[in-house]
Amino acid sequence: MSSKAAGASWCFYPADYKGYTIGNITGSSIGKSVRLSRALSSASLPFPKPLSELKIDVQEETETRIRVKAKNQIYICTYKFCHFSFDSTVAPMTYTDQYIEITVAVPTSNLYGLGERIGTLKLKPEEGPKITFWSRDQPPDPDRNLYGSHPFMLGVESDGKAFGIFLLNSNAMGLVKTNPVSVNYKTTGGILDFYVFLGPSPDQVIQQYSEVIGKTMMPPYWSLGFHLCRWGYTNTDNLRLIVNDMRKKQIPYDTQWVDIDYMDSYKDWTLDPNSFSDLPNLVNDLHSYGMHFIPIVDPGISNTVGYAPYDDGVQRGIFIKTHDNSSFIVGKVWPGNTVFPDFTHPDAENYWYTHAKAFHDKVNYDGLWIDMNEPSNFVKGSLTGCTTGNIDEPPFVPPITGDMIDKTLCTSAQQHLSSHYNLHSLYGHFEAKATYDTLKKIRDKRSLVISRSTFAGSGKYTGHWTGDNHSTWADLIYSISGIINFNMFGIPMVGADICGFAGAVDVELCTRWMQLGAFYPFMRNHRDRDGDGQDPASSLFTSTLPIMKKALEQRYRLLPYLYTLFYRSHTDGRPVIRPLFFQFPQDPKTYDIDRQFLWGSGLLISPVLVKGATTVTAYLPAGNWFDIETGVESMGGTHVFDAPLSKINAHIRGGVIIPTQDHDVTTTKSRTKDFTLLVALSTTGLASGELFWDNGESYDTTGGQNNNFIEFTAENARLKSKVVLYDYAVKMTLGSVVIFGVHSRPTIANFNGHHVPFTYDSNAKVLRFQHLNGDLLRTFTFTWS
Ligand code: MIG
Repeated sequence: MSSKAAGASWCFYPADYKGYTIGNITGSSIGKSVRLSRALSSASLPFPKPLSELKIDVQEETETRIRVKAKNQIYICTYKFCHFSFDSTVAPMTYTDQYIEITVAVPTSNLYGLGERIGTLKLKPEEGPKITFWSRDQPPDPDRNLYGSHPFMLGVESDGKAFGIFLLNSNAMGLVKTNPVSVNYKTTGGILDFYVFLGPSPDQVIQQYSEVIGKTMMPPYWSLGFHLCRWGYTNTDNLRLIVNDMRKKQIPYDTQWVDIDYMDSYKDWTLDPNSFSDLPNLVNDLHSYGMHFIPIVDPGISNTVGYAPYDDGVQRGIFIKTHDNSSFIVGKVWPGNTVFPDFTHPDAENYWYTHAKAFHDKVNYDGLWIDMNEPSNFVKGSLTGCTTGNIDEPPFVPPITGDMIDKTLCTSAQQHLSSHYNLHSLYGHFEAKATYDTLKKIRDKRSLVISRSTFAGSGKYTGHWTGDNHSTWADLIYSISGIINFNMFGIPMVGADICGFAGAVDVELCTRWMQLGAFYPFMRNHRDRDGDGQDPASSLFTSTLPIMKKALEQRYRLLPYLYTLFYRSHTDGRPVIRPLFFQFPQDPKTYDIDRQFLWGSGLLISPVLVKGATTVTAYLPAGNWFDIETGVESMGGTHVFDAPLSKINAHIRGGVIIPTQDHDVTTTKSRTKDFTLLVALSTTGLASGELFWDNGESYDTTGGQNNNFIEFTAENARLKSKVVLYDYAVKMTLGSVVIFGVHSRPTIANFNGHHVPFTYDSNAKVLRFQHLNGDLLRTFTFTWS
């Protein structure tokens, strides 16, 4: 152990601490086992049960994935390959029962990911000691462990090659990044199980990561529409007024949500008999309008005898138990004293299904919003406190907010799989899985689950919102890195509370936020119970309603493209939202950009994030870009674009074809409208794109049947389609084609060999074909000259 890395816990070690020495290395070119022995040291460590013999396996699981896993719960690593070196010789390693420390040298300071956290996209040079992992009911403020846990990081080296490192460990953990660059991990237990992904492109790193943690769920089409929510709807009549107002003003809007207000004394799976007894009728009305409905449900179950979800859970024995397994641990949440379903229990899913189904028979909901699942607890540990042993008071705690039992359950609590000490940060993950499976069984159609707490792999079951943000410009800015991070974490269905959860409504901010939110994958406006409502129909927004509507209509037009990106995420693991460096890893100017982002590889969004601003400074990477509204072309470089309150700048990258559809007030309606192709020609006149289409809610459509898949290519003044799959019988009408970057006015144009009228904008250089009434499900060709 030669050089000492800053950030490693030298203070913890005896002066002559020597870590482990490497013994026999055995194995083949794709897999090695290493045996290590603890070097004898005269002093003893301050942690119990250090392991004296370690065995680790290093396995090339695929050509682009290496796994380093401790056997006998032991780990150390020195491994070198192509462009990335991973070694632990810069600091000693410690391996004890409740304290494991390892430092990993990484070849770049361009590091991303590691969450859930809020802050800049790229980790700052000295990001420690506050990157901590321990799920917590914590409003998104910088330097705190937030609702979920994702120990995954992505790095980009100076040659543009990317790699990923994932430590599969659910214990409380703290991380320090040091300079020269190494990452020091300190965890309170579990095993060290590292995955290294070799990319080499950032996209490929995420794809490789998705092969380990699971591909993201395919969201129902309607869930890509606008969601409206608030805490504090007082009764169904009051809510109906808002719904009707939204309709009267023709505001695109697909899903209405309700918060805990609808429940009887905040008890799950109940309706307030006075103020919300009429909810089933309101839900039927939403459905008859082609809309959808999502209620909240919390994990805390009121421990009232006679309340079926409690009695049944007791009978099945599925609630989390106390440290000695003698009773169910009792905390306190909205309904008062509560017990907590142990979603790792084999009977928990049946339990959850039973009560979700009984409630669904009353209120025909289409998805579930699972909140408070860190799990959150209003008292520390339990009503009667926690034990004083090593589990509730561990010898090492990373610098998390509060302590490990703050705002949650005792870590000594017992779950079916293990102790809460080990499973805490997985609570939301297991609840999300149970909820996903439950909805599948109840509805037999894709539903939407949105969870506050998530873990690596939760994207298979759920989307996420970034929690209780504030109505401030800073939170507007941070929401961008928040949604980018969750796309790296394999949870692309993510958004922030639009207009802010806490704080007074600010008309300008809320208008800008609706514009930016129109580009969140999950678009929901939600606020707390204080103050005015902030739904777009509110009279507060009389002056900016047209702007909000314009943003929503633009989103609805772009949904075929967004849906196809979700299809790619679901099938190939590609992120939906990407930071600029994903598309341009060779351009170091993109490495720090977190105020702009891309949809897929084709659409660059450059929002206004500053009060009073009417321009935006935007960086366009190399190539040509077209303003999506005007078609005006800009070349790579830094630009100051006009951005009056009515405009959010979005540019299509030259080379990309984006399928769109006419907007309407719901996706149920917009899905039947004419399609328009936006064709953005590269400087050499090329472009390509694709469209995935199905009924928007069946489970079986992404596996190569019951869907339509169409590819589009442009080259040499010719645009053609190829119907790769036509297995879903539906009308798909091609209404218009808009071609950006046609540098001279054509004299003639043909559609499938016949003359076709066109218009040409000689300022913006846009060629337009309209009223085509073409069949998108038959191969077509356009030519112009
Ligand atoms: O203790 O259900 O983050 O979105 O409105 C607060 C009430 C509980 C926290 C969620 C928020 C929700 C609120 N919930």
